[in-house]
Amino acid sequence: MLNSCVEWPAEDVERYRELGYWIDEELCQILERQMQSNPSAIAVIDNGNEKTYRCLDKEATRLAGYLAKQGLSAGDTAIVQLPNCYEFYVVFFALQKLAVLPVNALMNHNQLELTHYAQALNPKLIIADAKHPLFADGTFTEQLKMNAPQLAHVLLRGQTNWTRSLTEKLYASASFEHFDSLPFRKHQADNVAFFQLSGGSTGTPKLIPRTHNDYYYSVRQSVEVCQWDEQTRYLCALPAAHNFPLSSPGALGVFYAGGTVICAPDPSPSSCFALIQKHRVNWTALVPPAVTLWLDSQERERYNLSTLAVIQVGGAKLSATLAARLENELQVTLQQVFGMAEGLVNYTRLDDDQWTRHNTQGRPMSEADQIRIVDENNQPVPDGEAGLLTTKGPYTFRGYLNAELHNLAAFTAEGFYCSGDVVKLSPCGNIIVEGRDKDQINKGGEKVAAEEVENQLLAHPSVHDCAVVAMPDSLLGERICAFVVAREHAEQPLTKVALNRFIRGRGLADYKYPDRFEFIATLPKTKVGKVDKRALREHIANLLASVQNV
Ligand code: OOB
Repeated sequence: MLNSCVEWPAEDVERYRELGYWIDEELCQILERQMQSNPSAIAVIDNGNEKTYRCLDKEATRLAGYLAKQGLSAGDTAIVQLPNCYEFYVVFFALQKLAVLPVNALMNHNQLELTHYAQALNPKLIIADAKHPLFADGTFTEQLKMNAPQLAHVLLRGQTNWTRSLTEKLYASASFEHFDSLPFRKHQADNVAFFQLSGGSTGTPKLIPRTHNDYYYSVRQSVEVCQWDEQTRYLCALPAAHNFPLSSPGALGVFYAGGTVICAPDPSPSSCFALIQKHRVNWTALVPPAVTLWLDSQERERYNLSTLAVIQVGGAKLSATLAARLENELQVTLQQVFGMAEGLVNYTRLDDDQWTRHNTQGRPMSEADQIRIVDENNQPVPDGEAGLLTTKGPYTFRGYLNAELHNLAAFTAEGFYCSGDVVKLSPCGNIIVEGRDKDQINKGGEKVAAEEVENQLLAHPSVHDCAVVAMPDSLLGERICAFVVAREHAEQPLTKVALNRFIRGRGLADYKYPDRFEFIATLPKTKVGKVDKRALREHIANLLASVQNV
């Protein structure tokens, strides 16, 4: 498993250590620091319950002890699928203490995604939520064992009558007291700590190995840029597992700085406003559609949101208009965050001028980030012109897990990661995201690989061919449009209802379903015989515009 992760070249490793980017500490030391300095500060508030750093550390240790007793040890892997809650962080640190490597799936990931992670990792452990339909009984985990023969332990958060309850492991103090003092060994900090999920542009989602050294640096540097300290009260409203609310600076940044994470179930105004008022939240992170919902919400008047000092926005492009509205109407400072689970994170700085805050997506957080904006032949484009963003640095990964062929295309010969983003630099050197050159739809921050959806549609017996593209949407920025060519002499005529039902039955995450189907006779092709997706995008955009203009 670990052998198949691409390592950093030795000369880079040496330099990153020398320059203090890599400090050879593990992620669980983030928690240990606070245990030394301020253990009774509140680390997490979830559903009104305040949990101190001492409590978080104790319960993580206890769970790690329990798992060790079950036979889990360093280098084993796990799938974790939890909502935004205190237990997410307990599990995160428990696994870090044991050096068990999790992939943190999103709550809206379904059968196909989890099966794929099981195939990729052969995990020994699953920790999930009893409320998720896949875990209502043991059927799905039995199925998973076919892909993950090592899978032996399932822990569920919440009421469950078919398997062990995670909560029991955390709170049944009498029987687990003796684990509290279990000594955990130190592990190598240049080992993989966990796997991040790639937004993807291929048929199957790719896993991104993140090491202790690289991820810890990205957290520390993010905290530095954002100037967080123990006064930081951060509302975690985006999915906790996502790189943005986990490490940019996110919850790990809060723990590093000694502040407090307040868990929100989702970014809707009805979930967030009351929490902001009650817990005097001063920072949060949103995706652009949530900004629109916040600004247009009638509920704004009912709550005192005046403690909010900074709202970070990222995951998808924020329009300058929305940026200005956000600062004016909510009386906050906007920080744009342009990041990727693969590594590189760009921030506008808190003291940037207004134009920069509203019109750019920031600049790399580290002086060690290397950026090259190139054309399709990997040649630098002239200053100020748009090109493909490639990058390399102390916290940008060097290869997807088990994806040798794909990695050849995802990196330049010099080891720069090709992000697939089309960007240009502003005169003062900030990045402006202009578009994308990857086969992906960005649905308000949720990334969907076109090929993954196409593969599902092609499995339908009456589908001859298909192409999935982005179509414009006023709230989400983009939605998914599937162009479908029906098979001649198909037994039944293809309908949207039939395709929707079919794709639902396949176990793909809901947010990846096409929002619209267009039936056509043939797919347009480019000169070299590829499907002309640009033509399809233009076609659907024009169609939508003409309907709007009627
Ligand atoms: C974040 O990470 P991912 O891995 O879900 O998605 C990365 C991709 C980028 O390559 C870019 O295409 C897009 O999402 N993106 C943005 C953006 N932030 C991300 N496009 C335009 N403007 C932005 N501000 O989305 C992510 C990870 C860490 C921090 C923030 C976002």
